[in-house]
Amino acid sequence: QRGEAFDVNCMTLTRFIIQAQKKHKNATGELTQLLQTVQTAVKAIGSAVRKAGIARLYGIAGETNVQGEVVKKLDVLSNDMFINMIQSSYTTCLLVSEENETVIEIDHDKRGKYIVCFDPLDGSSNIDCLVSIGSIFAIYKKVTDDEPNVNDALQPGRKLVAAGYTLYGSATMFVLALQTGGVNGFTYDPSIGEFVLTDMNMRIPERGNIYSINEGYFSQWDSATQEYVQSKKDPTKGKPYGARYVGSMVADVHRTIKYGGIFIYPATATSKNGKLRLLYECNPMAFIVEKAGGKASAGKDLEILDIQPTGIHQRSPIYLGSRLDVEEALSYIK
Ligand code: P6P
Repeated sequence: QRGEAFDVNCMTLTRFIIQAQKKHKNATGELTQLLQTVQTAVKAIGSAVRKAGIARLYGIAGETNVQGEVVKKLDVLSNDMFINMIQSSYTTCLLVSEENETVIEIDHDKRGKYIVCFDPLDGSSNIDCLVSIGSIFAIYKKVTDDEPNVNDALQPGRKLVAAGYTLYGSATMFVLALQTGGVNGFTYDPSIGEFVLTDMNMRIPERGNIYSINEGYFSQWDSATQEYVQSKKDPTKGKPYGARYVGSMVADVHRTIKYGGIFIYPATATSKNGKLRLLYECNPMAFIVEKAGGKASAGKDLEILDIQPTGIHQRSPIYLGSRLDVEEALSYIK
């Protein structure tokens, strides 16, 4: 019969998370509670991002507006949202934020078993020109019974329980990967205030025809990366690839999952380990892309998820995307 004008049975992110919990008989519901509060944080951030321009009309971010209210910079606002929502979920014991130099210890009376590493607003330098930005998060379980400390956050990406990102693009999309499941995309429907399942079981194409890297640093790359990128533009080596680089990791990675291809942020002469952070950019994105059937390497034969972190803000080079494209790029790195 004809589709209904209003879906009275839509699969919301909330329903999906509860359904996933019910598959594990001994689940306590703590992860559900945590993901719910992350959802609330990103809904609020999405709302703030989309009216940032208007807010700025009445006061430059960081100053007061005509009502005398302080207009917070979006990345500060986003960080406060994440911290306040997550710590009041009673499900975490330690947080790592891109915005905070040191770990955030949760008060004793609010503690749970999870650790969350997050970049509350990645790419915020792009907001003033309205380029898409995003939030990224990675969830670990505490595996020791000592006082929560920085070592609880220094777990390899293989140990992730869940990871996800929210892309504030032409639509707002929440992509979630669970250790015990695949990758699913939920589009925000403002008319009901919920994320609705629109991209079920996302799979990255085996190979794409897009490469994504900041060519401005060409002179600073190692010769292998230079050779690989040149080969993607050389008609004698096959049909040249298209070039796409947003400069916002969430946007570049989401496109790479949807269309295939490769995203690279390599080591450069000035940044020996590249620019992107392992705990809250490379690991969550590598976890998601591998769950979608792709590959994520730090170069040579070191996979991102196998890196044993030593510092909460450490960086890593990253070659991420379609399996065959990443393998081809790595074949240039002797
Ligand atoms: P570059 C944004 O500032 C960011 O952290 C990532 O979102 C993005 O992939 C990268 O940096 C862009 O860096 O050096 O190309 O401007």
